[in-house]
Formats: sequence, structure tokens, C-alpha cells
Amino acid sequence: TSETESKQRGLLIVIEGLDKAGKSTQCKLLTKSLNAINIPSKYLHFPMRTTAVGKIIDDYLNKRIELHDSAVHLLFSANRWEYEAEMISDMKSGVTLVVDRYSYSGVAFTAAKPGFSIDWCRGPEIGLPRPDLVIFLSLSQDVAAGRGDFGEERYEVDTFQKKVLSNFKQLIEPEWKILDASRPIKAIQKDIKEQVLEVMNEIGECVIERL
Ligand code: DGP
Ligand code: NA
Ligand code: NA
Repeated sequence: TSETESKQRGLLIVIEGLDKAGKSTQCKLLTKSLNAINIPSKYLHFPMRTTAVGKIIDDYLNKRIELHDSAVHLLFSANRWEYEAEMISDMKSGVTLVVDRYSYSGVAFTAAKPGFSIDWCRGPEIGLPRPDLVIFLSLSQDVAAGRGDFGEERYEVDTFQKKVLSNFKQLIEPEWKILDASRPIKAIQKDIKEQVLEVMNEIGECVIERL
């Protein structure tokens, strides 16, 4: 009966894609529109630069410090792990998380560096909550580059982004939703919302799976 049914848990929705694919814009629009229809939602963005680990990552990305690539990889992962308990508790209390970048960025970016395999990069991500939906905003690096100059941050380099994109393509799983990110913002948002509502209808039980 409806009395014994537990409250539906929040979903973990991840949006991935290249820099300039429009991830942040789409995540923020989605969070707003879910909240507007009384689906409690929270926007998250990894790397989360405000935590202790996130501050080191920010220093690294802004080239204020140098670190071993392996150490950086583990810090990005630690930055997700330090938020794990809160993600689980939010989802259990019915809050849907809309996450701008996740473990897939972690793997795609480090594996674009010489000497790092996709398998090794996945290691520290194992055990993090598994997304209920991964949306990949697909854009060629040439179109992405046409959206304006990169900033000064590490990784904001054309050749590196091309390697990242080819890594992302290796990570895509059959259940991911691939959306053409070259279209207008509204059209992309409409597709995203449709996918989210579809998955929301399918999630019946409270089990949170793991990577
Ligand atoms: P953002 O704040 O989303 O623009 O991300 C900052 C940069 O860090 C961007 O170039 C993507 C990269 N990045 C995001 N997550 C990870 C990660 O887990 N590992 C590595 N190596 N790079 C990441
Ligand atoms: Na960036
Ligand atoms: Na971004």
C-alpha cells in the first residue's frame, strides 16, 4: 500500500562533456526547473574548489603550484569522496543531485596525460555512487573552440581537449544519453528534462548502486 511505500529517493544525474559544451548552464537550468515542479534538487559541480582538497586543486589548475600527475588524479577523486556521505544522505532524503562533471571527467582528463591508462584512472573512483543518468553533451573540439578563447587554466589547450574527447568516447556506456550540444540552449534543456523525468519514473526502490 502507499503507506508502506518508502519515499522515492533523489536521483544522481551527471552531465559530462568538453569544456564549453554548456554543462554548467544546462545543470543550473535543470536544477531550477525541477525545483519549480516540486522535485527537490541541488546543483553540484566537481571539482568543488571550496573544500580543503578543492583549494589545492584550484591552486594546481591556476598553475600556482606543481604536483605529480598521480597526486592530482587522487586529489580530484578525493574531492568527490569527501562529498560522498552528503550525496548519499541527500539522495536518501529525496534530493535529486544535478552534477556538473563526475568520475568520467576524472578518468578522461588524467588518461589524456602520457602514461596513464583508463583502467588505472578508474581505480580511485570505484565505490562512489553510480549515477542514475549520465548525459553527455556532445560537441566537436573545433566547435567548442569556436565558442571563445580558453582561459589560462591548465588543460585549456586545444590538443589536450582533443585527447580528452577521444577518452570520453571510450567511456560512453550504452545507457548514456548523448545530446548534440551545438543546438540552442532551450532545445538541449528540453531533451535533458525529458530524459530525467523518464528515469525518475523508472526508479522505484531505494538502492543506490556504486561505480
Ligand atoms: P571545471 O571547473 O568544470 O571547468 O573543471 C576544471 C578543470 O578540471 C577542467 O579543465 C576539467 C578538469 N577536471 C575536472 N574534473 C577532473 C578530474 O577529476 N580529474 C582531472 N584530471 N581533471 C578534471
Ligand atoms: Na574550465
Ligand atoms: Na564548466
